[in-house]
Amino acid sequence: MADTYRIYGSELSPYSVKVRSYFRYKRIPHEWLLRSAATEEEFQRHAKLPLIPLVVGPDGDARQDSTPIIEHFERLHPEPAIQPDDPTSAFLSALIEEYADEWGNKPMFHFRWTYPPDQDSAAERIARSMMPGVAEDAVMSAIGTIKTRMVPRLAFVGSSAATTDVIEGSFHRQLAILERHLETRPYLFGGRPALGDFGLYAQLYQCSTDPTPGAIMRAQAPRTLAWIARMLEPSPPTGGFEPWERLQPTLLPLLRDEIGHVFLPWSVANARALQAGEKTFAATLDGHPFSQETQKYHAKSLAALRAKYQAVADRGRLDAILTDADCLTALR
Ligand SMILES: N[C@@H](CCC(=O)N[C@@H](CS)C(=O)NCC(=O)O)C(=O)O
Repeated sequence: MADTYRIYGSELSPYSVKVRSYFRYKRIPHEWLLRSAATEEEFQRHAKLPLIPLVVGPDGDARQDSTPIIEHFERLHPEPAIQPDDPTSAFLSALIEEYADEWGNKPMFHFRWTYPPDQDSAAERIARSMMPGVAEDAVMSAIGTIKTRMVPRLAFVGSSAATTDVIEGSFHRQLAILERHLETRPYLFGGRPALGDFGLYAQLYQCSTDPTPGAIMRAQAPRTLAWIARMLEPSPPTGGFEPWERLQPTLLPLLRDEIGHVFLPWSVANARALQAGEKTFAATLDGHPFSQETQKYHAKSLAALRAKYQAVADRGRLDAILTDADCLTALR
């Protein structure tokens, strides 16, 4: 169809399902294409980086990186808005999206590639989706190849025996906070999904499909699972965004205990190490030691977040909230 976009992705890629949910919510005509042998030629022709999602427009323009993709389409398709009109809430939603993309990916990647049942499950699903209809021995061999490629990547996200408690503690804390917050509302900011929902649901959806974190979620996080089900294909909005004052009692803990005490100290330490030319960095996150290889991309996205903070014209109320959440120093 003349106005149809093509999204190259995978059901096992959080950033791909994040963009797909956005297109579904906005009712933007699109085709969902698994990156596979059958689509590789077209993918290679359009992709600047070997990353999914890749969105190709009817006129052949190609976009990568989920946050700029969503920002671009938000300008073209402003309704229903995924950002509250109130600039303070809109920034907090962008902050949650950044946390989800950069830190929420750690529990997801850690559980998936650390524990053998999770490794087996994910590698098999990836192999079967990329190679539909091939002989069983070729699938088995691909499963081995995928595990050999993905497991060493745990080091890039900072997952190791020494950091397991911090990463898994963060996952449990997120779930406990979301269970309380989603008790009285369908989405993070009230009656309709915001940018923060798209980012955070996408990582936790992946966790829900993996054996180890999925079992934890089924035992402890029914409301989070129901929210994930809503976010997979969000319905047209029936309610509005809630004012911060109503969200604050149960959303401030996410901003403070996860973003202020864990994510931002980690992101600031990474950016400092990059600037100093250090290959690894160490930080104290919520009182626990954490170290990993320095990453360029995270520093770039912290700079983009700080620019969003600077772009809020009247920051009086926002600064008071960010102070309560122990986030302000990291954003200035
Ligand atoms: N910041 C990017 C991250 C995209 C990304 O990391 N994609 C992963 C899959 S979730 C990927 O394509 N990895 C390449 C590979 O596994 O070969 C975004 O938001 O789109």
